[in-house]
Amino acid sequence: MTTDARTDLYPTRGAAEITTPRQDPVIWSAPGAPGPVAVKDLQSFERDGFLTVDQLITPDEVAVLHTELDRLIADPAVRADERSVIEPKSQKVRSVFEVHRISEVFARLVSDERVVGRARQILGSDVYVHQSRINVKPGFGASGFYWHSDFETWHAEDGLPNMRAVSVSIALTENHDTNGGLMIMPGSHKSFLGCAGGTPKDNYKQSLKMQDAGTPSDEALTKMADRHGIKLFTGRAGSATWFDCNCMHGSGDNITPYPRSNVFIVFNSVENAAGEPFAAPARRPEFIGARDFTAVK
Ligand SMILES: O=C(O)CCC(=O)C(=O)O
Ligand SMILES: [Fe+2]
Repeated sequence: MTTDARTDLYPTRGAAEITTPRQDPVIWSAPGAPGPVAVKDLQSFERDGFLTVDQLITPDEVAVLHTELDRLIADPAVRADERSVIEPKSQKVRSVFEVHRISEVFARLVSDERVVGRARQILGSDVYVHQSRINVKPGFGASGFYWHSDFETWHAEDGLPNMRAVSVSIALTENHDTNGGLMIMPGSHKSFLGCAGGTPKDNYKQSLKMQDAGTPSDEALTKMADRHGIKLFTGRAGSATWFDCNCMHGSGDNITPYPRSNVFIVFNSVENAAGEPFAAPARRPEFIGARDFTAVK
């Protein structure tokens, strides 16, 4: 069977909200294919859309990454770069994008077998990095990330055709139940919520601070939360959460004194490379949506 790469399997940003059943597998590798993820964990990932690892990296490794994060956000050149997003109120650094390109230390993390090996196993192919970012979530006033499916944006604005991408969020500080940890609706990855409303030009400039286009309605979120529940992810520094690209997720503000700094790496299958956006006037910049599809070695 041949597939027209431009078939839009997941309509979004039209006149009305529309739900489409997932058209793609969640686990792309053949049953029994070797890899670091145990069979029972693959099964729960398939069912829930996420998978946690208590200690993906050691405390010593966390310390190195954390020092590198501090160096990056203290560097005026990094702060002034378009890759950095500043919290509108506190003026602290909110996110730094493309950390695997601006930092050797984070580049090594991406190609670490514990990290990329799991992505290859879930996606059943070689993978490249579609996006990397540190969400710093400093204490005293970091704002949250409103409910969204990453795939909704990557499909609409970056032209990813299929749900064949996976994210890992690695904690560089403890993720308490109070400092704005990640929340996911388990099982929500099995249906796609196409959002209502068009995509404004240069939408990313707004959406990195506060998402608007691609935002689900209160009614849809209520139905999904009633059906799936909401799971909050906590864990010490060095723990990790893997989650499917279509999970409904978000996080609250961090008003505690304790930063919640996590590095997010998005792996996409080399067989699912970004094309033209499905529902946006122009591609986003490459520091947000990569156009170099070179597989991670
Ligand atoms: O940092 C978080 O809590 C969520 C971030 C997120 O969903 C994203 O970066 O797409
Ligand atoms: Fe997200």
